[in-house]
Amino acid sequence: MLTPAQVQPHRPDFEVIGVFNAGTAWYQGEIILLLRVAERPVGWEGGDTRIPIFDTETNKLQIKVIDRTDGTYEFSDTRAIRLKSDSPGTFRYLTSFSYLRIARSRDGRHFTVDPNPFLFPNTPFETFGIEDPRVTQIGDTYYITYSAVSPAGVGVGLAITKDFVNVQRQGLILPPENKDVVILPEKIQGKYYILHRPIGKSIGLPEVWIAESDNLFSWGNHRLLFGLREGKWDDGRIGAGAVPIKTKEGWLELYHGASKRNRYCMGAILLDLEEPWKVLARSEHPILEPEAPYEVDGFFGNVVFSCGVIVQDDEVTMYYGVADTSMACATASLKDILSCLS
Ligand code: MAN
Repeated sequence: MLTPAQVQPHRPDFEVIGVFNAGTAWYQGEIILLLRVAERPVGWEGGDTRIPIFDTETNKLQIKVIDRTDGTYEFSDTRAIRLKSDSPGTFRYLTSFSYLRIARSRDGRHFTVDPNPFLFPNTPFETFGIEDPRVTQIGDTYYITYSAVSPAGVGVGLAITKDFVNVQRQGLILPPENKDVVILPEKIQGKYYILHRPIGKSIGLPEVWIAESDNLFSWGNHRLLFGLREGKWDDGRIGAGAVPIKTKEGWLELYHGASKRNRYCMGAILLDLEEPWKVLARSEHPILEPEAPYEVDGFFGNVVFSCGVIVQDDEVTMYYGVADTSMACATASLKDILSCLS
């Protein structure tokens, strides 16, 4: 649906290398995609790796240059750079810089991308970028959760908008490392709920938790909600995807699951309507997996990753990032998704 070639960089000496993992919303008869746009400085193809980092002192992007023949660094993951002396799985820098940009559509298929960024990194917790937004509408307010990335780790930022023009940051609602946060769209027995995904560094796995709040800003009563399934497609890492969909049977959550070999699929899980910390059913197999060439090959291949859906009657339109490169969409009947859960 949207590829990097269709999006202008935010400044002429940069190039767009990814437009993916968009959050979704309905606003005044239009479908909004809140895109994650990833850019890097042009000239990256030479011998140097040029890393954009937001500098909060000058309020400008600074470019850090790393010589790719410098033996102290490792470049095997296209997404991030690590120091060889660091412990496995930890990174020092990202290879691109992400921010949020809006695309608008009347038919849900043809999108016009706004010329300017909507939410651009500018706090100490966002110096490496802003990623993977999810949008929850409550009344006339849209709550946007996103990954805020900096040398301090990946935390969860919250921003609010009423018109998709003006946006106000509300600070970090969860500290590093945490990501994949979705806010349920209504209070349940007087409380707001989020699904979130902390990562334990000494003990613990990347699994999905639920927490509650009176005010959307302070979250407590954290509980482990659902975990990895050894030997299955979601045995590596899992995280909430779209904002949960309210159905008669329960809250339907479309989540991503990656295998230990980093193949990202989408699955579904059903939570109790009144007690959302209770899992009622889960898809045995993925509801979407990377198969099409644009899902298999790209900046980081074998990835389908959804941060938002649009539901009209029984039809779910899932918008999703492919291979950390472009945006695609797929439709399914709500009934069919619910019927494959057990
Ligand atoms: C990360 C996510 C996404 C990304 C996938 C695949 O865990 O946060 O940003 O799409 O990995 O690279």
